[in-house]
Amino acid sequence: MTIVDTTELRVRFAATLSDLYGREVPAYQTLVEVSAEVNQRYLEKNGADAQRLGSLARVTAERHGAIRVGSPNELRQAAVVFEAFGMYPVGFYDLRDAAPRPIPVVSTAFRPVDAAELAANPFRVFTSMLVPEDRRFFDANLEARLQAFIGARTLFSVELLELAEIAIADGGLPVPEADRLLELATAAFALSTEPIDEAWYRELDAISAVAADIGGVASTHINHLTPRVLDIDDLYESMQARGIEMIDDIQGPPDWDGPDVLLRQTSFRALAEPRLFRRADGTVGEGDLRVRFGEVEARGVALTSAGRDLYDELLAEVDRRRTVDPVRARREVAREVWAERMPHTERELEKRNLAFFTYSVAADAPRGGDLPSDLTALIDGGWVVAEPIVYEDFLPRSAAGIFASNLTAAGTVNEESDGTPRDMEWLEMAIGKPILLPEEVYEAQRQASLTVVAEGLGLDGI
Ligand code: OOG
Ligand code: NI
Repeated sequence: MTIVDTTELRVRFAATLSDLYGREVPAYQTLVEVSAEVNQRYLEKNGADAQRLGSLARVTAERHGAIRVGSPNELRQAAVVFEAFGMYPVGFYDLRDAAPRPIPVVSTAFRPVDAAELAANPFRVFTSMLVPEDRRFFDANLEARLQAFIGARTLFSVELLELAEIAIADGGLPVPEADRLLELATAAFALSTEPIDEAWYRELDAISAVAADIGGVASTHINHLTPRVLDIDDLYESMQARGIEMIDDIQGPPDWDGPDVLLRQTSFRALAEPRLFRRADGTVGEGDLRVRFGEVEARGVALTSAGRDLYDELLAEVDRRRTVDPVRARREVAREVWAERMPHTERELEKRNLAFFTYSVAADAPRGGDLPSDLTALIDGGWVVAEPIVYEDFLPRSAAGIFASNLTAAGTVNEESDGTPRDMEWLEMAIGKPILLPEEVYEAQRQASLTVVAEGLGLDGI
């Protein structure tokens, strides 16, 4: 019996969702085409170095998606579906007090964790859960109606959840069941053609477009699918040249002379898509909604917590300089601040323990002589080489920016009320599984590589 294993299921899941999204949102196809051109161009320009942060095969197939659910129960079910594809919750993001605009959700990302699994296919899904209990957005009456609406719908069928459970237990599925799992899981994230209750949708939309997108319709959907590029500045210009209007900015680190760190993202605005509405008089008619958009990203090296602190300080410094001098473009100010304060080389990031690397014994390591046990000396002496660990996660501020740049209405927030406490422990209870911390995942990878190096060099430890 041929078994489709977890890795292969994920490879196919990323591909079937990409086909679905391409059919539903044609501009996404353009984005994928332009991304492939940009990556090819980058490779031609930069040769072997181009694939330092991931092979072209990995980067070309690489996507992240985003979905939004309405309750802990829905989140728990989503976790079962994703686990069937070898994707586990990593990281906690509270977007409710995010600048520039608060969003009534808390989020995590489902993704593979092992280096080999990431290399095979790093598909990840940013998953947000509505917090209807949060009084800054919803009063008690609306909370109750939201919970009733969400409680009455089914996002994931019993058949899908049962197949997913078997895939988890067995590490894969035989061919016919694997096909069925993929079909049902993909369909669960398609845009529904069910008529939307217009009055209900508009009532939620006035408070938060994201609340309407989650609690105003009877199903969830992939709301963007993001390819990865090796040069996001090239991509931005190429898309504009094709007549697709991009948002004003590239979120995250600036375009600068030093190493690529963390994550840079940009997007084109949500497009109007035809949807059916049930009007107050009971008739059904066509209208449109702008909720789904195209996003693209470039990934760099993961930062340690010290590196993240520095990154946050630089963000704050950029904000500060812009308050003093608001006419200057963010990009320009950011470039200036980074040039002053961010280490200009990967080597420097490594030495100062600001970024994560894996280590290996150099192929041309010198023989004989006394081996130092200090990592910096081992690298400087040519015994050990360091490779950057790619940042596989998200940035809360960019996420909030991505949400906000695609909302038209401002929404309403009652600042007088207190927010409902929701932290990572709470979300773990809701999901029923531990959430991994990104920094711990990277640190474990780093440590594992150091253990191998120490063994290879016959050292007691590094
Ligand atoms: C998720 C927005 C966050 C990202 O790339 O930061 C995100 C959403 O719009 O539901 O996908
Ligand atoms: Ni995204």
